[in-house]
Amino acid sequence: LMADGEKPLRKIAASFKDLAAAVNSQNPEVKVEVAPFSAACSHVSVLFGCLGIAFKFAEMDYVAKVDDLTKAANSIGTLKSLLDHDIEQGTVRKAGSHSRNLLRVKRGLDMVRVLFEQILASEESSLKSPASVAYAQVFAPHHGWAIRKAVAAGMYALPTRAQLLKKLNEDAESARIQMQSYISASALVIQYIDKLFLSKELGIDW
Ligand code: 1PW
Repeated sequence: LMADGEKPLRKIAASFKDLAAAVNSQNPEVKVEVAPFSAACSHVSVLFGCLGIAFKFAEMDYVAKVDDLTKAANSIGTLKSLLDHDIEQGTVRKAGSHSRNLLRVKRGLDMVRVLFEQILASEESSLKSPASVAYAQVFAPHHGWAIRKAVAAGMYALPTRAQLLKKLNEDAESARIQMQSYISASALVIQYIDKLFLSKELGIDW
């Protein structure tokens, strides 16, 4: 449970609104810097932590990759130069590379985006269907049988919609506003990252 008065959804929505503004900024060289990006992504970790024990591994994997990007920010300015570093060293697809971690973290952001869309589109008290749709759309094509089975099992241990809202310190109406804000802002950021990979012919389906 959050500390009294903490509103993680607001932090998530506000930090992605700032990133979306950076994406829309005029100077393409400044665009998205690694430090605010990883800080925004770390707010999203809180949400993974609310999804129950079954998603502990997903949370740990996501947090480790965000931590790697946070460390990268000490020496690398922008997401664009982060890719350039790995391209120069031939390490783009290497396990644990910043570029590879960025692609995985981007999928985490995308899954949360689809999850919020699904939650807003349904009235069901269970999160099983929204979470299953989000996972199937974003991660499942990239996961082997064992991980897909483990995630499917985890879907039965998700909190209910009401339990999630309580953990996030929101009511239905305030949560809707923050989720909608994240959906719009994150879509721009995700699209920017996809375009960044594709413009350098790195692919995004690995
Ligand atoms: C919101 C509803 C809940 C759905 C949770 C979906 C969780 C999806 C992530 C599960 C990943 C846990 C196991 C780790 C898998 C890694 O092999 C894989 N990481 C990801 C994020 O796909 C690849 O990481 P790698 O090889 O680049 O270190």
